[in-house]
Amino acid sequence: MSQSSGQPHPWQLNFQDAASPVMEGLHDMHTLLLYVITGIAVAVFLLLGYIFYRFHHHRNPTPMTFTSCPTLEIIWTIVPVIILVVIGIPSIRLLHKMEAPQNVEMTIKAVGHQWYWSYEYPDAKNEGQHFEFDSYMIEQKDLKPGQLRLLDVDNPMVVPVDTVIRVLITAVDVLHSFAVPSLGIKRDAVPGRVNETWFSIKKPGTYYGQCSELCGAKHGFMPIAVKAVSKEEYQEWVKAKTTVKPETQSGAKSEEKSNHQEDPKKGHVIKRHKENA
Ligand SMILES: [Cu+2]
Repeated sequence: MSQSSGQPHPWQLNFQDAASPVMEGLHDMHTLLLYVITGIAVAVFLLLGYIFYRFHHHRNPTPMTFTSCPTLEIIWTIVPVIILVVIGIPSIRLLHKMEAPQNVEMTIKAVGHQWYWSYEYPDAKNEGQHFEFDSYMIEQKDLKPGQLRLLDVDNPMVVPVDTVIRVLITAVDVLHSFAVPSLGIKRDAVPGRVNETWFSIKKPGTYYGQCSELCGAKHGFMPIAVKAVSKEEYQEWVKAKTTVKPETQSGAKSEEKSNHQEDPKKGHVIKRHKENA
């Protein structure tokens, strides 16, 4: 596909391009199943056609009267079992891959709210600081050229490429669902409970998703944008995020923290007020 991969396209057929190992696995699973069901459908139609022809009352005026055929019964039991095993083994392997991330390198917490997401970075490693921010959809009237209606947000979840990222998912009010099709992710965000998933992105870019559990009036207006950047850019971004909180300033780093570029906390408060007004 010519356009960028992490978003839906007009007249799109099939899935969005896979951007994570899990989604690659899902594509393979889908392809395998497509071969299997096509094979079954073709076999059944051929068999039906043969039966219609061969046992038409002109060609077969006296029907056979037997009521059982052990050989045939064994075949029609064994063949489906083989098909189920062929489907089941890769399916369970994929499920395991989805549930059990290997070598997690960092963790991000995604929290669903009515009606926006907030992201917490509990282990911004080199700064040793925790930070969080809200992520709101950009209203249609505020869209800049190139931004996607109902998908782009003010503060995307920024992640480094080639990194195994665990996402902890929860909600503060009602059920939401954290879903990003190109990453093969869909996990319910349940108040009082933490769900887990993971992804790792090879290609820098923005990967879009939407809340996928009906959560109230603005359910359709709390998209998810995951922006994958190079590891260096990610470190820069973390630095910018973590150098703005005055209460976390320590003596050793105060000189680099004195240049406050922006105050995410402030934006946070204003946003919340706007939301409540
Ligand atoms: Cu929601």
